[in-house]
Amino acid sequence: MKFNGYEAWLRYDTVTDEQLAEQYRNWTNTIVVAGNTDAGPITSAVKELELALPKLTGAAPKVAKDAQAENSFLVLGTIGSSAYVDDAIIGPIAALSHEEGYVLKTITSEKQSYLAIAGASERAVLYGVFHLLRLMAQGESIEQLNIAEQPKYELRMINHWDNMDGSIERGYAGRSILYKDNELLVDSPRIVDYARMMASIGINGIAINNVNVHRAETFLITDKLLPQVKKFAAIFRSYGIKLYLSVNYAATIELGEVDTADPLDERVQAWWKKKAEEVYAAIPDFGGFVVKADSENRPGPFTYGRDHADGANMLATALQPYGGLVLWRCFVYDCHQDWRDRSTDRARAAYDHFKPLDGRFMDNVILQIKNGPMDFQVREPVSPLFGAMPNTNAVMEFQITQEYTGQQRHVCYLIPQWKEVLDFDTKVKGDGSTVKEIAAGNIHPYKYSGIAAVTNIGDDDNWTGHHLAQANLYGYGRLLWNPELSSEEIAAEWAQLTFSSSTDVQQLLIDFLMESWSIYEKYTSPLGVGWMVTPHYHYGPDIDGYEYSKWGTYHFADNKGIGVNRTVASGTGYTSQYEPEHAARYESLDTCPDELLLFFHHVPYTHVLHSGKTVIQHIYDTHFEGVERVEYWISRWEELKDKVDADRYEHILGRLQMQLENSKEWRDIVNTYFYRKSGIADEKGRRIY
Ligand code: GCV
Repeated sequence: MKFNGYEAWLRYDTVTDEQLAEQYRNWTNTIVVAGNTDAGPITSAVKELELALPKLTGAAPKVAKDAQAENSFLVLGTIGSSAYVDDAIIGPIAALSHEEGYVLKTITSEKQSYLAIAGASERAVLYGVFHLLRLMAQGESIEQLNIAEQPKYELRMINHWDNMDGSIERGYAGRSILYKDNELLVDSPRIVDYARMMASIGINGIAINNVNVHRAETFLITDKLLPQVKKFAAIFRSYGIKLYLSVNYAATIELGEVDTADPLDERVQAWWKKKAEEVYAAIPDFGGFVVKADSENRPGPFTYGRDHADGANMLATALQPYGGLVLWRCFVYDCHQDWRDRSTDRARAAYDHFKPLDGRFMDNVILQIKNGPMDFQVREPVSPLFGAMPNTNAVMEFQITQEYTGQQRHVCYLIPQWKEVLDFDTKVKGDGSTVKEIAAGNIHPYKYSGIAAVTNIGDDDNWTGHHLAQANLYGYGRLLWNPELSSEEIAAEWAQLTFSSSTDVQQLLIDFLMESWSIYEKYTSPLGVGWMVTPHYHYGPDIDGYEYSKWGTYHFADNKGIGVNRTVASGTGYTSQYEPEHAARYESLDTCPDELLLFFHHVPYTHVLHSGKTVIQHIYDTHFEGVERVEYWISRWEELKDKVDADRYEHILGRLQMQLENSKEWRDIVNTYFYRKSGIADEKGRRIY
């Protein structure tokens, strides 16, 4: 058997405990499907059971319309589809008031016993089936189930940065699974497997193309390509997923149909209305448009002296009759900055541009805000824009693809980072105004809310390049379903589903994943200052790579100190974008957290951190430690040689060795740079060049 990682967490290894296997067979030998389903998600749910159960239990299930002759069986259905289903939801009805809520319940009577998977919608039933299969793959008893679940977030979105030529912007796992040579790969069996994977973790929206929409992708909304897009939409629909497209703000011009993209020009408005009509004629449940405008040289309303509300509302007006959404990205900043100008601060840009527009956006516009004010660095404060616009729908944007966090060559489990963001209490409406609750629409009266993220998959056999990077994709979906799950619980689930053979292997993976973000942070850029990466590629170290550039990404290191002064007192004033309690905490050197010190302050190398170390000694220590920890985990992994299949063992070992080599580069270049700048020796006398 080949363990190439293709099946990811949907491997469904044989249950070796015969008693448990018998129990599973008992409840699942007959599947009763209540109501009509055609090609909807319940049909996919049945297929999933037919695929998984023989692997888990050795027995193929029988699918029936009725269960009169059976003693025990599994029933799937939506509310009202059968008495079995309705009886099962009598107690936990609350979960089913949510469109995606489901109940798993075993009902035992003298006459007949059954396990019901009851959902408020077909999609919910599919989620319930994946839940049941997860329990079985984890070896849990299903004898007395009484589970009611519903997702925390309404929009649980994946963004692809795939281009039609097959390349992927910031992709580290091969080429696109969606496109090749400017064609859509609609017949690729991989698309169905991808939809299965995404549905299994509760994803309900996928934007299939890069937010940088180039010429070829501009045609996705035209007759030329819509019939193909429609085929993708049909596959996704059968797994409960809506399809979204990124659009070129200046499509009118790019397609040569109107000579302007001015949002207030009636010809532009009419063009987009017609476009929306065509898109919805092809795909009636089309999700909407994702838009990157006036950002990194992409066109936008600024060209016409209009603002982002004008631009977004023009598109929203076109989509509104069909219930379509506009996900308008807030990653708007000056990417032609003069590095000599210390007063312009990229971190301020999103808030400065968007906050004054609160209340002007239509209610089918959702602002999509990156988790930090810069760009998915290993450490950033939470974006102050999130929650600052009570009258404008918002979703948080995370990055699963590891652009700045090791590019899937280094292990960096990002769930702890995202949890820190979600748990951040913005204070926008007093205590308890956490990002977690804002994104759930519980703090401001949002009509739409949720979370989006840039995916990390490609056409590598194992989808994510590094086997362990699958944990980020899996964890992203699980976290969006239930942000109360701990990072460790998510890692444990993933490890068990993906490496079911040995508990030693699972425990090591959990421990390693849990430490990996901190290890990566240790040997890369220190104390929240960010960047220091090779320009454009964003992989290995280049301390001054972005220092004299136009991108607004500086560390300002000289012979005395380092860091960006973002205080109100003497810097860019960025701290004032936070609620007073945070603004004060970040403003003062006494209270600014160590891990963000250089994000907010320029300090001498001899500045003493709360940890008791000087900044320079912290830099040296963490960089040595980071590499040592990689060495440690390699030696631990080597202990597992006989416990992991050879395919994955070797593959992971190879990546770890690459990580080690690269972490040494980081260590030596960073340490040497700061030793040469500061002239201060390492207290421990270690080798610095
Ligand atoms: C899709 C960063 C990345 C770009 C990306 C951009 C964005 O700048 O490096 O590749 O473009 O973010 O989020 O739009």
